[in-house]
Amino acid sequence: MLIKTEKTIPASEITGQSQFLSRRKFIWAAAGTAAAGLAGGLLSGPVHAAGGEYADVPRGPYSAQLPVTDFDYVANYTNYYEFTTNKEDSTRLAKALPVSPWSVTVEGEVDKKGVFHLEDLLKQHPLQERVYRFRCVEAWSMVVPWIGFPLGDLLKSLQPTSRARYVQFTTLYKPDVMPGQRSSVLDWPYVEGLRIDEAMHPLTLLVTGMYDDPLPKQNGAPLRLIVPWKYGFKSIKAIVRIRLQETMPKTAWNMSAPGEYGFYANVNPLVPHPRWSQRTERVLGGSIFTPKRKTELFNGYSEQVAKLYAGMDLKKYF
Ligand SMILES: Nc1nc2c(c(=O)[nH]1)N[C@H]1C(S)=C(S)[C@@H](COP(=O)(O)O)O[C@H]1N2
Ligand SMILES: [Mo]
Repeated sequence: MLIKTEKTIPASEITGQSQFLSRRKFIWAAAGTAAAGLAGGLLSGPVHAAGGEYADVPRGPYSAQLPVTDFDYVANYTNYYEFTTNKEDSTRLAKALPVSPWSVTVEGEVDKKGVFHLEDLLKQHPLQERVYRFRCVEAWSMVVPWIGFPLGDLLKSLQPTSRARYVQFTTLYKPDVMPGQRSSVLDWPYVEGLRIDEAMHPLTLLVTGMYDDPLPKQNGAPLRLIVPWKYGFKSIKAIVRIRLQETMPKTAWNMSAPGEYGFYANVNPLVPHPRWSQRTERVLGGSIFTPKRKTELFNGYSEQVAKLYAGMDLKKYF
């Protein structure tokens, strides 16, 4: 099978030729050569150093056998509306966010409600690396080596009651450091949700790092969700609250545009967004000559998750 369990694959094997070339471009950019001017704002981020704090974290299952997107793109092309709607500005703006200490409030239909320090949660749940495809609803995609642990492991330890049918997640609300929260671009705080079986699925991760290092702030530090078969907006950043409940929770994008963003948001090339097709995706880090990639049902994770939706009309429950 296509599962590698140990982190022994050198970067040269999983990183394609074009990624290596673009990496070299980034190094020039950081050195302040003419390449920086040519390459534009996207290239002004820091060069990622190998051998980070999480370098020894073992690789877990389900790794995508695709070239990993260059760190510099993943870290400097981000959606984080609490800071800005400009993908290239959140790197700078998110620097002001305090991420330590951090705690997560657990409430609702669980036996073990309470406020948990992130450090304590991390002591109980060993980290692993998962190289996942990631598909934004805006029709671009990337492949990212996340570091985290299965959300299901945490939920089991919290002992959900028999009434726990959904999970809601809430992002930090801190308008003094999150300028986007002083505007009405979304209803704050950002909220997201999953059905309990989706939340318990072994692909669903709570993530604290990427590329062998703790998460950059603009990518959702210190704790975010990653649900690789759903559109990126489900993968909520800077989580401060997890609530188990009987009813389907509200979600930020669904409240903002219910006809465009459903609760399920499963990646599906056959269900177009009302304003654009979802059949193909632009691969982040490519050039204008890089062909678009065909978008796959459930973002390529059908084998693992299609059974969760057996008998459901995926056009109706989009
Ligand atoms: N709190 C919060 N979470 C969020 C967002 C956001 O604006 N705020 N954007 C979402 C969207 S649209 C996407 S595509 C992903 C982007 O993750 P990345 O910036 O790490 O690539 O984060 C999601 N999580
Ligand atoms: Mo997105």
